[in-house]
Amino acid sequence: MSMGRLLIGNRRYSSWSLRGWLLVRLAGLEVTETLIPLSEGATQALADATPTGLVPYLEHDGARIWESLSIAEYAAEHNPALWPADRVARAHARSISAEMHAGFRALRQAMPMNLCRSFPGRGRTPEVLADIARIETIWSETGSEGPFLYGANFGAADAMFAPVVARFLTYGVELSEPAASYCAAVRAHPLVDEWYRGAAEEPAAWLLEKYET
Ligand SMILES: N[C@@H](CCC(=O)N[C@@H](CS)C(=O)NCC(=O)O)C(=O)O
Repeated sequence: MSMGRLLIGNRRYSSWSLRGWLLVRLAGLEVTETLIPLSEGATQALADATPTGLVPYLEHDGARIWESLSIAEYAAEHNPALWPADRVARAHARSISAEMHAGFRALRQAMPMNLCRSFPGRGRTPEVLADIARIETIWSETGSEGPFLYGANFGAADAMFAPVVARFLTYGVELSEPAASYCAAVRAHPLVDEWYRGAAEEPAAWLLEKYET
């Protein structure tokens, strides 16, 4: 039985929606999904439907949750295993998730998410390369033996970085072997794969020129 709703944008483009959707699914929250295709014409619909005019937005069992990091914390209340059990690892996971939420603007602007295209070589400004280097450092400091950031299970930090992985794949970013293996594991995760398949099925009418050319 649905206990609320999750508003998302296009699977193909909406990186924040991917994070929220993964977290809700990993927590097993029963909600109805509503997709509002992103376009200039969607601004009013988004403003009417959400507190910030942005997706993802979750309503669940009387709670209203916006901002992806808040959705991560709410999801972890229902599935505490989304954060590492170890206190020190958990502090690290929360820190890198917050760093992702607040930062990496150069990467996000120069390499917008498009799950259905391949743009190898594009977007490598010095600022983007610095973001990539920082992300590789973060990933190497988790102490995990893989395949995910904090061990065998795909957790909240993996959800926060899944759209980064998607960008690295779309833009053919050259990575160290451990980072490349991590990206392959994230891409192969059943929920990530389900989202990619949904993206591939979206109608041509939802394509946005600015992300396709
Ligand atoms: N800080 C927000 C960012 C959410 C965000 O920027 N969402 C984008 C889609 S990825 C959006 O709703 N954009 C509205 C639009 O394109 O009209 C979060 O963490 O959820």
